[in-house]
Amino acid sequence: MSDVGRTFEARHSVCPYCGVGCGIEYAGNGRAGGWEGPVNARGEICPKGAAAWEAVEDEDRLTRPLVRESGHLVTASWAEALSRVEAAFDRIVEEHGPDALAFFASSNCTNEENYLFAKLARVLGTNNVDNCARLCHASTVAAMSERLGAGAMTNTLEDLTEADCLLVTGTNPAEQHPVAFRSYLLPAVRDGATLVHVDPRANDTTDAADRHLPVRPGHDVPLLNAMAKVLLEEDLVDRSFLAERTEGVDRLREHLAAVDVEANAELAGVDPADLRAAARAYGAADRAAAFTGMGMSQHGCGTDNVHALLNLALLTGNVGRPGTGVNPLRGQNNVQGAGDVCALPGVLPGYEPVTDPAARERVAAVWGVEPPAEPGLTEVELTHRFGEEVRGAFVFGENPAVTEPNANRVAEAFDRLEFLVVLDLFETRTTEYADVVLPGSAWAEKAGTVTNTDRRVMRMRPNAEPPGDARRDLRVIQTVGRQLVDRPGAFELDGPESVFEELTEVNPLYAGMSYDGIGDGYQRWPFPEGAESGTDVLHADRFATGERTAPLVPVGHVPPADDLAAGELVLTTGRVLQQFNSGALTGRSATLTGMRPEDALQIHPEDAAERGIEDGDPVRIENGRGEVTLDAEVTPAIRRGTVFCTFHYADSPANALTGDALDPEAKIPEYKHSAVRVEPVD
Ligand SMILES: Nc1nc2c(c(=O)[nH]1)N[C@H]1C(S)=C(S)[C@@H](COP(=O)(O)OP(=O)(O)OC[C@H]3O[C@@H](n4cnc5c(=O)[nH]c(N)nc54)[C@H](O)[C@@H]3O)O[C@H]1N2
Ligand SMILES: Nc1nc2c(c(=O)[nH]1)N[C@H]1C(S)=C(S)[C@@H](COP(=O)(O)OP(=O)(O)OC[C@H]3O[C@@H](n4cnc5c(=O)[nH]c(N)nc54)[C@H](O)[C@@H]3O)O[C@H]1N2
Ligand code: SF4
Ligand SMILES: [Mo]
Repeated sequence: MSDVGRTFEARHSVCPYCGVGCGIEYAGNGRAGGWEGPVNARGEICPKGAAAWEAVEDEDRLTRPLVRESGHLVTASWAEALSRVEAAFDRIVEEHGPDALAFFASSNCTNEENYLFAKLARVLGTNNVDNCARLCHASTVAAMSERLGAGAMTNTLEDLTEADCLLVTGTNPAEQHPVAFRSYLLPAVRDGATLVHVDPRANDTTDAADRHLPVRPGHDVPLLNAMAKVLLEEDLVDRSFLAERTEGVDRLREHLAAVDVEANAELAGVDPADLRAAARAYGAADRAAAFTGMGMSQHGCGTDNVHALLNLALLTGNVGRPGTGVNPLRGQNNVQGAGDVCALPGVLPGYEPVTDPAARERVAAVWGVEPPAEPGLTEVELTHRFGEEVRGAFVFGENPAVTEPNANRVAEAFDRLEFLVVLDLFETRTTEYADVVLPGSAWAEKAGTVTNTDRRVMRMRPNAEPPGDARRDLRVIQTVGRQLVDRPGAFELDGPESVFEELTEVNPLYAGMSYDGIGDGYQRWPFPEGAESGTDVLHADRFATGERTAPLVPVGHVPPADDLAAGELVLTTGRVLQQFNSGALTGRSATLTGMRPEDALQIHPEDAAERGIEDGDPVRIENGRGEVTLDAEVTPAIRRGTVFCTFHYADSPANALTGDALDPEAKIPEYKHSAVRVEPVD
C-alpha cells in the first residue's frame, strides 16, 4: 500500500473494536494509544485498541475500486465502478421493485454513515436494511424493549462499580470488553462484590469469579428458572418492588411451582448446590447487576433466555438503581448506534416502528419521502433469499460470507445473487462474490459519532487521509445516494456534522444533542431537554415503556434445534482476546501481543481420550453442513460433551458447521449449539 504523502496526526477518536468505546488516537511510530476519554478516564486501552493502527497502514488495504471483468476483479476508476452500481441497482429496481435490493449496514461504522445508508434504502423504497446487531444482541434487544421499553444497558459502567453481586452470564468481558472489565467490574469485585460466571467454558472472566456455573450450552432457561425458584422459596424477593413496579408475579409463581430446582440444575448440567448458592448471592445482595452476552443471545431461544434473566432482576428489585440492572455489553464500537439510527428492517430512527403511520410521517417531513410501511427482511433471511426475491445487495463494512451461519449455504446464496457491491477496507471472503468493490476508510480516517455500550454518543476525528484512491465511507454513500435518488437535497449534506444535525431532527433519542455539546466528552441517550450529559440509570421511576410497572413472564425451556446423536458433541463458538470477528482487521499482522496464529478446538480430556485424541493433534469436526480441521487443545476448562472454537478464521470457518435455525422473534441464529462429530485426522 502506498503511504506516500500520507500524514498522520494525533486527534481524539474512538476505538474501532468493541462497544466499550475507549478514546484512542495515533500515538506515533505506527501505533495507536489511549487518550483520557470519557470511558477510559486514565487513557487505558486493551491489546485490541493498542493494535488498532495495524489496519490503517496494513499493506493489504484496498486503495482503488475493483470491478469484475471475465470473472476477475480488476482495478477501475471511481466513475466506472459507481456507474456499474447505478446501472445494476436501477435495472433491478425497474425489473423487480425495490424489495429486490438488500442493504447490509455496518456496526463498525459511524452513526452518520449508517443513518445515510439506511436512509438510502428507505428512500429507494425498501426496508431491507439490517446490520450484524441481528447476529449479536437482536434477541436481547427484543426481550428488553418488550419488557422495559429500551433495548440497551439499563445502567452505566460507572454506577456498576457500586454493585454487590455481578451475575455474568454468556459473556466473557475479561477478553471481549477488557477495559469495561478491568476498570469497572473488577473494582466492584475488589470492593467485595461476588462474581458469578455462567459459561460452559472457564476463561479469563472465570479467573475472577467466586462461583462458576458451567452451563450446558442452550440450557440457560432451566438454570435461570431454577434460580428464580430459589429466590421465591427462600424469600429473597423484593416485595415492595414486586407490588409497586411489576405485574404478573402470581402467574410466574404458578409457572415456577412446577420447577424442581435439582432436576433443572441437572438438565442445565450444573451442581444444584452451586446454583442455589449463586441464587442466594444474587438475591441477598443489596445491589445485584446482571451482564449478558452472546452465550445467552445466540440461540433459537435467545429472546427467552433474556426474558428469564429479566425475571430475576424484577423479582429482586434490581432495576432502576445504581449498581443493578440487566446489562448487555454491546459488540462493535457502534452496534448500539447502528440500531439507534435505523439500520434495522422494522424501525425508523429512535426505534419507532415502520408500521406506525405517525412515525413515517415525521420522518417524511425531513426526508421528503415516506418510508415503506412493511418491515423488511433480516440479515439471514435476506441471504436465504438471494437469487430469488433478492437480486442485488450492498454490503457495507461486514463480512457475511464468514460470519453468517451455515457458510456453505451462504456461499451458494452469494453465487445466485445478480449483483453485489461491497464497501470495505480489504478484500475478504465476501468480496470474492462482488461485482464491484469500493475502497473505504478506516476508523482513523473518518469523522463522525459512535454510540457505545452505555448509550454514550462520542466523536471520532480523523488522524489520517484514506490511502491511495480510497475514500471516506460517508462520501461514498452520499455519492451513491445522489446517483440513485433523483431528489435534490436528499444526499447533499455537507459532511458528518450536518448529517448528525439531520439525525437529531428525526431521532427522538438524539434530539437536542450536538457536535459542540459532545466535544471531547459525550452525550447519553435518552437526552432530556436541557440535560448536560443525558440519563444515566434507566427505568428509575418509570420504565421506558412509559409504564410504572413491567411484566413478569413465565418462560419455558425450548430445546436447541440440533438433536445430538450417539457419540456427537455440542460445538459452541465464540471469541478470544487476540482476534476480532472475521479477522479482517487484526488477522493480517501478527504483532498483537500473544496473538494465536490460528484457531484450536477446545475439548475435554475425557472426550479426547474416548476418541484417541491428544493435545495438539489435528482433528476433523463435521456434521451434515460442513467440515473443519483444527488442532485439538485438550483442556478441562471446557465442560464434558462440549467443544469450542472461534469463528475468527476464514481458513477454518466455524460457520461451515453452525446451523441457520433462527429465534422466531429476533431472527438471531443458533451460533452457540451445533451437533458435531469429532475424530482424529489419520
Ligand atoms: N477480543 C475480542 N473482543 C470482542 C470481539 C472479538 O471478536 N474479539 N467481538 C465483539 C463483538 S461483535 C461482540 S458481540 C462481543 C461478544 O462478547 P461475548 O458475549 O463475551 O462473546 P462470545 O465469546 O461469543 O460468547 C461469550 C461466552 O458465551 C459462552 N457460551 C457459549 N454457549 C453458551 C450458553 O449456551 N450459555 C451461556 N451462558 N454461555 C455460553 C462462551 O463460552 C463464551 O465464553 O465481543 C466484542 N469484543
Ligand atoms: N460462529 C459464530 N459466528 C458469529 C458469531 C459467533 O459468536 N459465532 N458472532 C456474530 C456476531 S456477534 C457478529 S457482530 C458478527 C460480525 O459479523 P461481521 O460484521 O460480518 O464481521 P466483521 O469481521 O466485524 O466484519 C467487518 C468488516 O467490515 C470491514 N470494516 C471495518 N471497519 C470498516 C470501516 O470503517 N469502513 C468500511 N468500509 N469497512 C470496515 C472489515 O474489514 C470487515 O471486512 O459475526 C457473527 N458471527
Ligand atoms: S476495551 Fe474495547 S474499546 Fe477499549 S481499547 Fe479494548 S477493544 Fe477498544
Ligand atoms: Mo457482535
